[in-house]
Amino acid sequence: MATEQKQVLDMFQRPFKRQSQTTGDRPIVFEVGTRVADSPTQTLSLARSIPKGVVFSMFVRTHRLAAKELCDFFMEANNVSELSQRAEAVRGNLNEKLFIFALSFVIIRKEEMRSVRLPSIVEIFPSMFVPVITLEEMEQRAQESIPDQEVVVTEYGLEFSSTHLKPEHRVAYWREDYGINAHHWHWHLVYPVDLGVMRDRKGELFYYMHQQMLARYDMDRLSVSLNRVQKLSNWRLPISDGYFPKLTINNSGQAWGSRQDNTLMQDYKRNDFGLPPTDVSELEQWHSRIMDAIHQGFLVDREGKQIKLSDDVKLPQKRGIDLIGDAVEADSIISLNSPFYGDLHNMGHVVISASHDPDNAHMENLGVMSDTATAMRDPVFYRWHKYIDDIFQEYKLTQPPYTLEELSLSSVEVVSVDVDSRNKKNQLITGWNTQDFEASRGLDFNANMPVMVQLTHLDHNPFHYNIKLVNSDKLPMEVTVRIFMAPKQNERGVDMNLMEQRLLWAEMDRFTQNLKPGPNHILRASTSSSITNANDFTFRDLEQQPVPNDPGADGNTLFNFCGCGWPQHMLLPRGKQEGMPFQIFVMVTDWAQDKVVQPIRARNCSAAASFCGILDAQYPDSRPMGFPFDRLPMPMIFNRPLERTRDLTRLSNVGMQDITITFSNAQITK
Ligand code: CUO
Repeated sequence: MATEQKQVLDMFQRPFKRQSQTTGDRPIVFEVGTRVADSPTQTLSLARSIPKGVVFSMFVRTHRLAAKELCDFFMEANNVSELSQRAEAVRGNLNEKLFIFALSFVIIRKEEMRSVRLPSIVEIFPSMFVPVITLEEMEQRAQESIPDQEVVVTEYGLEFSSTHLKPEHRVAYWREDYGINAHHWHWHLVYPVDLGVMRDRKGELFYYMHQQMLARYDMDRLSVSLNRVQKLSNWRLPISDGYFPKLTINNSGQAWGSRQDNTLMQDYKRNDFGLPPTDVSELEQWHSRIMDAIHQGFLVDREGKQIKLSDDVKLPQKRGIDLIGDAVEADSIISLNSPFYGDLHNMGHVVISASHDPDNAHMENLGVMSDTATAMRDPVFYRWHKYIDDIFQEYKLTQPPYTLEELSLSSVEVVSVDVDSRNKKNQLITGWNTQDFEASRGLDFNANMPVMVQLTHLDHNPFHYNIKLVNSDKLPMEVTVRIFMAPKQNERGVDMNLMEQRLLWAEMDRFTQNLKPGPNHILRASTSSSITNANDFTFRDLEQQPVPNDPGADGNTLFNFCGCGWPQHMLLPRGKQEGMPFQIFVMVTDWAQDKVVQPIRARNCSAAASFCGILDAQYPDSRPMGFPFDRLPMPMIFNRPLERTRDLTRLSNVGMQDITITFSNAQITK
């Protein structure tokens, strides 16, 4: 491994223990172009205003400003070695999570840094994934281990932070999965708020990626006989489900705030984050202004000009959903009018995460909803995001249903769709598996051997799609193949019509395919999915990997950027032990219409393009995200819901297949 890579990797290790070894609090001189920043202690005043060891939250506006300041400081580095020097000079004085966020941000943003790969956030901050009691057990076992023992491994799971006494605990395996939480952290790193990142269709992807997470959560809820998640719409009623994270914020055992069952959202009046007081009614006002805009068909920009909302635009003009995504999330730089439409989604996270101590009277920390690496553990995350998604769905209702012309491709006929796994047709198996992480990379266990944690997670037997189709054209044809999956039955065990199923369709894969004239046969592996990332690199993986000569080589780019993809082990919902019916939906569309003209240097990043886009390029599909399920079905389908299967498969370019997912409750072997 190259020295530079090693230096940077080293800065990701044990973030809480690190002190500035070279400078302490001494000023350090940096020459940056013509500007001379004579002291990071002066220049990084916002970043330094966040104390070490406390919550750092990108949902908090003052913390975003601090992150911007530090990211800008790192972005001025011209190469990896200068970045190392800058980071080394300031890290001892900064909040550890802010430091890791900014360092990671710069590594994925700067072309000169692409020889550096990011290690998994699980190993950088194990205390955000493993409860303190398990960390203590790990330390104890490390102390008691025999001197020449090479490694100590401690298991964590299956119960996670729950007892199964409450219904919501049944999906703890999903909410507390290390992979989905790492995905969420990485996604928000790639698409951050208020850092001046102008990525293509950022607002629309905010809507789509979160909508898809909800669809997937609901599939697993139905798998364990829970109802689909209810949006958190009435803030005058208590939040029924509490959450007790049992995780620590720093290495001195400070706990995240926890929320009792039936806690009420209250006006935010804390003084520890430099935010102005925010009343719950202010959030309601922002919501109401955005709803007005949706129903009137336009947003009003900062000059008072009306900006029409429509998804039927010619790219790169922004779609309505993109503009609303920016306004709701909200990015104050990109939102058309953030003073008027506010900071709804971000402040919702903050108000909820402070609901147990809204005025800081008890000096309790914020809850896990305040951090993108931990928020998905809390049941209220999904209720909050369902509420946010409801805004986007309200907008989508205003858009005309797709026409037959937009949906069909008459020259292609999908003859059959199957999924095959280990010689079984249309029967998929899920179960448990484990992944080892070297927690001692992130935390000091006072041990001289690696201290590992073995995390239990859901997994499935690999499978592949087996699609037969006919191209009746005389010429070869480039097409997009879109694959979705949804549960077939609702909570009552009744087959759902398309209206009811619409928001449950989870994207499984999307890829381009060249069809020769006549019959074609596509075999596509589940591991190639366009929503999942390639791998989750541990420090050890990175140390053992050769560094490519080309710093921009695809391998690096893929992980740094596409590491934000969905974890492969969570591609399938759990299903039921007795087997649970799902449906696979395949739609083939014309690539000539779908394609986006990319800059020549566009990097290949097919590993997770559906959820993460492509680095240095535009989102690789011109259709609205979620097509064709983002809008209401055509009226003729809508009016005859019971015949939905026949109506949809009537389109020659669509194929559907009933499948069964059986949860084995046993170890998955790959
Ligand atoms: Cu990803 Cu609310 O945006 O958490």
